[in-house]
Amino acid sequence: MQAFSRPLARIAPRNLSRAAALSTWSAVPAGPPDPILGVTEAFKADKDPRKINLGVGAYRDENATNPDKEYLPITGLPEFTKAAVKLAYGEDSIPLQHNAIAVTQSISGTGALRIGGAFLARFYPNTKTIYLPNPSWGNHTPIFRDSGLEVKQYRYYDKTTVGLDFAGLKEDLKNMPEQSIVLLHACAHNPTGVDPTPEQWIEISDIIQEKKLFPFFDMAYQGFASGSTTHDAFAVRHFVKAGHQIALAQSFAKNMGLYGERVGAFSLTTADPEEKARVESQLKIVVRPMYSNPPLHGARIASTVLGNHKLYKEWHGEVENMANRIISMRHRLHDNLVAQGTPGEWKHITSQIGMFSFTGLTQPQTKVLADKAHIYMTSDGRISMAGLNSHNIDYFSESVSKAVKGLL
Ligand code: PLA
Repeated sequence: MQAFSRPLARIAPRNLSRAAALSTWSAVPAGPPDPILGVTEAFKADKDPRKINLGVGAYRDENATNPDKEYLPITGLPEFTKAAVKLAYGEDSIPLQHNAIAVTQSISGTGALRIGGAFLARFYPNTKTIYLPNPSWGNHTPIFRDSGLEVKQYRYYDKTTVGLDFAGLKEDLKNMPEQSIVLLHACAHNPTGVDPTPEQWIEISDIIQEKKLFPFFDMAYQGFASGSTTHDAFAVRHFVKAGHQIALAQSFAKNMGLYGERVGAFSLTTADPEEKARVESQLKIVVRPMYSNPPLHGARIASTVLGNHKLYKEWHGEVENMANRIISMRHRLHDNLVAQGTPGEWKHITSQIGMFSFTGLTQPQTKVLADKAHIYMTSDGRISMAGLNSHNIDYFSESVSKAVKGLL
């Protein structure tokens, strides 16, 4: 880590401009400021005490109230986006230290993916094909298709081992046309709960580099896989260290329990602050006609927690507790299924990580569980482990065992 904490001044300007020439985003033009919200930006930047903002239509009485509920900037609450980027990339990340990460707040993880898809469809200078792991979160395909990208798949999950099809994954990466976009689940892969090991991530990073593919990380569960936000950011941080330019979608739904507040961020690493400014100007032009500017309340909560040492520690402890509770439910479920003599191999319940378990239950079994036992899960056999607790785990295990034995 130490090696990457070099201050900006020590990086030779020559290297920065070389990076800019090689950058994926070197041809993105600076966009004009928004005719209305751009006025607020100019107002905020003005330091004169006599300043008055008559640009945006926001009612004010004789005395300004604080904190207000006025519109956020198009790219969101700056304290929040700063904290979000730090959480994902790590404090000592080179592009972060160089002020070279373009970022916008988003409508949670989904919105981040959608902004990313739209930005890539407009500005990615190469083939507009994005490869998703098979399987992936069900909403990935429509998000990217509706963004204007072509969606294809790469091998990921091996049914026979109930694990990662690493050989298939590598072969598919090697066979992709150069410069294709690859979607990677940063941690706690949904729906399988199967992640590459750190060593496998390093290999994946090498192949992606060789093939000049563009990695787009979806990090919807930072902290949920291992209980450590640092550990779960391994892949993202390794790729950045290895010199990749990346796109990143972050969600604070799960790790902060802010589901309905819709708190997220989309970021891109760029070559330097000048390129970052150009890219951000274009992110604004993507966002403004979609939803104008993001919701305020959840971002305020997240930035308060992330920006305060005591609250941060307390929150991180809670993330750890959530991850550990899920892990303990995995053990209880596994032990119950085995104790009840349930046919089949159930080790994957404990080896998978994150929010979900891909149980291996068949579609008819999931149907009979809903119809006869009132137990609901997606038809691919995915269960949210977090929905299990000490009150319902025994009923659930018995019902699954009966369903597998054909006794329900
Ligand atoms: N990316 C992945 C991999 C996800 O699993 C989810 C949510 C998101 C992004 C988006 O979450 P957000 O917009 O709420 O931040 N997946 C959930 C919920 C938890 C859903 O489908 O919307 C799921 O049950 O799969």
